[in-house]
This record gives sequence, structure tokens and C-alpha cells, in this order.
Amino acid sequence: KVLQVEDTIREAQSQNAKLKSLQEQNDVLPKEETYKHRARINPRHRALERPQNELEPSTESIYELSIRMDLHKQDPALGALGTSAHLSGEAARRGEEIYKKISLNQEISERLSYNRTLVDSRHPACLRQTFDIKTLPSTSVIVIFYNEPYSVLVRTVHSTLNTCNEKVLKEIILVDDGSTNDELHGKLDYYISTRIPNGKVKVLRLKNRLGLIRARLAGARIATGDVLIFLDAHCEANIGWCEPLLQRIKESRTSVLVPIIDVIDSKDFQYSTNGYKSFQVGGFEWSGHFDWIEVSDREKKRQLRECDQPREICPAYSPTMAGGLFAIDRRYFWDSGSYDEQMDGWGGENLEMSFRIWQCGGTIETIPCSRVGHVFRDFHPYEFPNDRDTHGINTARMALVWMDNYVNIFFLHRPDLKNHPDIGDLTHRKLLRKKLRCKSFNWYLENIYPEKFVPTKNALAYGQIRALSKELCADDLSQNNEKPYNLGIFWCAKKLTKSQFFTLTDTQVLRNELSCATVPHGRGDGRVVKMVSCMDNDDYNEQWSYENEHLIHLNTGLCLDHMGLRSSDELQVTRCDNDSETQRWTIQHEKLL
Ligand code: UD2
Ligand code: MN
Repeated sequence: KVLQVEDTIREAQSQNAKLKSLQEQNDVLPKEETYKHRARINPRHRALERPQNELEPSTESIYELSIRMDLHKQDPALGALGTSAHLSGEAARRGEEIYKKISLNQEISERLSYNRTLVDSRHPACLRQTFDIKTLPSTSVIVIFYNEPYSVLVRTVHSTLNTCNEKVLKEIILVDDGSTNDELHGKLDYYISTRIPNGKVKVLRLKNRLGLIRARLAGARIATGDVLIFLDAHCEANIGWCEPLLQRIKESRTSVLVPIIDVIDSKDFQYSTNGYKSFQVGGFEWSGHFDWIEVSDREKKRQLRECDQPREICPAYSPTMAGGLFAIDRRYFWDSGSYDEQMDGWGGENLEMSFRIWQCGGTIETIPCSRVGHVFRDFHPYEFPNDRDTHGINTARMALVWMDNYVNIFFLHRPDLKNHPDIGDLTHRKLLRKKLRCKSFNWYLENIYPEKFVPTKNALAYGQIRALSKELCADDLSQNNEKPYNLGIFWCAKKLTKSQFFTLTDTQVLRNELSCATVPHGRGDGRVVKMVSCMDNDDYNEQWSYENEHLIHLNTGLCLDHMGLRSSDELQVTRCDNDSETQRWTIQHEKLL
């Protein structure tokens, strides 16, 4: 059966291609072709109102056929309730092949129902919440896309329609950011007009690719709902996710809200949650990247103070947001500065909005009773405009406007971006900051994210840790800091970079942004130095002292030693020896020493 379907699909595709080339050659269709395809159109769909001449009837029939084939290919049992899906044989091979190209198993996506069910992953207390639908603000859901696989995008639309109360869901606006993939044009329009007939789904087509930031702005400009909800084009919204967002905005117009983002596996489409007991909120790294952090004890206390629901379902203040999935009052979106329109491509807009909202009087909150799945991919399936690092350039724009003198820490981590010619003019955004009378970045750090480690603050020394020769430097060898790793050594970079950035704090902890240097228990004098996740309280992190160019681990009394790289490119501690050249280190910026 599957093979038959595939044959028909292949036939439809080849017809499509033939038709296209015919259209290109003559700009009209030969009579018998028109006739043949017209015969296959379902009269019910032809009767639907549609602007005249929008689509050639014969092209429609190809779409109709192709859409039916799509539906035929789907297996309602596959991936039901968000379970993982597996293929075998030829299909499995095709899945792996496409995965290598776009970091998403499109073959599986095409076989999952557009309306697949998910397990309700909310905290039980969420089920007791009630909403007065009549008084909730309405919403426009905005989904931008650039060459997303068609089935993934359509599932995003269906899951939204299935889960967001139709009384509050005013419209779904799909913004096509200049996709070049044919399926996303005529076929998508045809699908929407024939399968989603209530007119709630609109497509805004941008002639050229404008990048994620300007595409979202274009969608927001035509939106009419009271609240804007942005979603990526590869999401599956879970039951009851809409109302809690709208309810909170009704109570607090300047709150920008994010759902809990559940993970849809890009290989097998398994929808997984981390349970409902805990979830993470947004943080950032000094290199300008978003990261996930635990809800702090400080924040838990605030929740208990300020919210009369069970704490687990209370809004949780989030220092930043991931950026793709959030709800914001439409007028507040514009009043608070929307986005920096000069940001190109992808990246950086999320931290910009996060810092701006907090510094200018709003809040960013995770709403635990709202859960939406998102396909996290290992790499971007698309190229960046002019092959530029738009994430870096956009982040530099953000940092120069919002981070005050902390911008220097950002540039210490990203020397490549300092004075980058593409950063462009910032007058507008600086004016905005003035106009909105926003608070300082120091205020943000002290009040919104006091747990954030500031590498130059309360530091005895920071920067590169250089061996005597000054050619070799301590280096995290780009380990991801999620697991413990051995501290390494590498050629010193000409400019300070993230992997060689260490701090000796005034509490004598030797660390980088996330990990602290320790020496594992054991005997003997040659021992590796392990970097492990720092404890919040420095009383529990191991201490080091810096004396006469030696870095001494206090618990063991041993000295940091690169041993002339004799054994490996990992650093060790050995018995301190004043004559040893391999135990002598200088730290780039010594303060208070
Ligand atoms: C995350 C965000 C994403 C965005 C990004 C930083 C989540 C889950 N995702 O990356 O929304 O904030 O960080 O910029 O928080 N797209 C376009 N035009 C382009 C490039 C992308 O329309 O030129 C679309 C793309 O089809 C997708 C959306 O923008 O729907 C986000 O892109 P992504 O999914 O590649 O970003 P992601 O999730 O890695
Ligand atoms: Mn995404």
C-alpha cells in the first residue's frame, strides 16, 4: 500500500514539474491537460469562495491530489500521544537522509497526523483553573517561516486551532519570509482555503527574505488581536495553553509571557516534558547567548509572597526568554519598542527584548500552565544572509544599547565583534531607551538576575592564565560546561576569548562563567584539575590562592602545573616547587593584587 501511495506521489510530483515547465514555456496550459486535472477536483472544494483566477484550476487539482496523498500517507497511530515514531526499510533510510540535510526527520513528520494527540503535561493544579472566556483578550498567533517543511508548518497550524479556544483565537498569521520551497506557496494556500475554511488562517508573503526579526514585525503590523502570540513554525501546542497566557496579560499588561517549551525530538518526533514538578527559565552567557537556568530560591520565595496559587503553577520571573514562543499585549509590543528593525537574519533579538522589557518597566514570566512543544534542531537548515554571523552582529547591537559598561565583558568574550563594521547605527535604539526612561544594566543584574556571575566583579584577577612562556594558556577546550571536564591548556589566543577566560574571585575560587576548578579526591601528587558546575554559595566551592606566580589548591596544597605538556594537554596539580618553571603562571588582569 505504501509503495502504491509513493508511486502516486511521485506521479503527482512529476505532473507538477511538467505542468510548471509548460506554464513557463507557454504561460498557458494545453487543453487536454486542463481537462484531465479538472476532472479530479472535488466539487465541494471548488464551490468554496475564492478570488477569481487566484489559482489555475488545473494547478488546484494537482494540489488536491498531493494533499490527499499527504493525508493518505499519515498513520494516526504513529506518534500518537506524543510518543516517538520509527520507520523501517526504505522509509527509515529516506528519513535519515533528509535528517542529515535539514536536522529534522521530515519523512516521519509527513507520516504523523496533523492532529496528533499529546499527553497533557500540565501540573494537576492547572486543571482547576477557570477562565472567563468572554472577558479574555483576543489573540493573533503569528508564525514566521523560511523554508520549513510543509507538514511541520501545517501541524503547527492545526495544533494551534485544536488547542486555542476559538473564541479568543482571532487569527493565525503565517508570515512567509521569502521561502523558495514551492510547496509553501500554492499548495499551502490551497490547503488553507480548502481545509481550514473559517478564514482564520492568513498568509502574508514577503517578496524577499527579510530575516526573522523583520518578518515578525511584518506579521505584527497586520495583526488585529489584543495580544500577539509568536510561535516558531515547528511547534505543537498542548491542551489549554492559550487561556493562562491571556488571563495573565489581562491582569498585567506589561508582562511578557512564555509557555514552558517542551521538547519535540527532531529525529523521532517524541514530545517530551520534564514532568510538571520543575521547569527552567531563561538566563544568558556573557558571550551573548541564551541559556536555560533553574528557578532560583530567591524567585521561589517571591512567588510564595506574591501569588495565591500553588507555587508550582505561579508565574515565574525569567531573566530572559528563548525568543521564539511568547505572548505580549499588542499595544505594549509597540509601546515598548517592538524589535530593533536593523537586526538582520537570525539571533540576538531575544536577549534584546529581554533586557529591554526588564530595564524599561515590564516583566518576563514563564506561565507553567501553558505548554507548547518545539522541535529543537542541531543545526540551522538555512543559510544566513551574505553568510554573516547575524547572531553575533545583532547581539553586539543589543549589548551596545542595553548593557552600559558591562558591554566590555561581552566584548572580552567576543573580541571578533568589537568595532565590527556591520554593527551599524544605533541612534534610534538609544533614543528609545532614553524616551522610555529605562533603568541601567547594573540595576537589572542586581535586581532581576543577582545570581549571574560577573567575571570582573569581586575578582582578584581575571582573563587568560598564562604559563611562564606566555605562549600557553589554561583553556576549557570548548567543553560545554554541562558535564564536568578536565581543565586543558592551549596556545594563547591573541585576544581574550571565552574558552581562556578565567577569574580568581575574592573568595579565592578559580572559575569560568559556569564551572569551578576542583581537584578530585585521591592520593599522589599528579592529579588532573576538574571543572565542575559551581555551587551557588562559594563556601562550597574549592579555593585556590595565587602566590609568587603559583596557583595553589588550598585543600591539597598542590600547585597548578602544565608539566611541559609532557603527559597531555590537560592541567594537573603537583607538589609545589619554587624552581619548577611549569608551575609559574601570570593572570592577564590583576586587580587588587
Ligand atoms: C531560537 C528561538 C527563535 C529565535 C532564535 C533567536 C525558540 C524555541 N526559538 O532559535 O524563535 O528567537 O532563537 O533569533 O525560542 N525564520 C525566518 N527567517 C529567517 C530565519 C528563520 O522566518 O531568516 C523562521 C524559522 O522558519 C522559524 C523561526 O524563524 O520558524 C525561528 O528560527 P529557528 O527555529 O531556526 O530558530 P531556533 O528555534 O533555533
Ligand atoms: Mn525554532
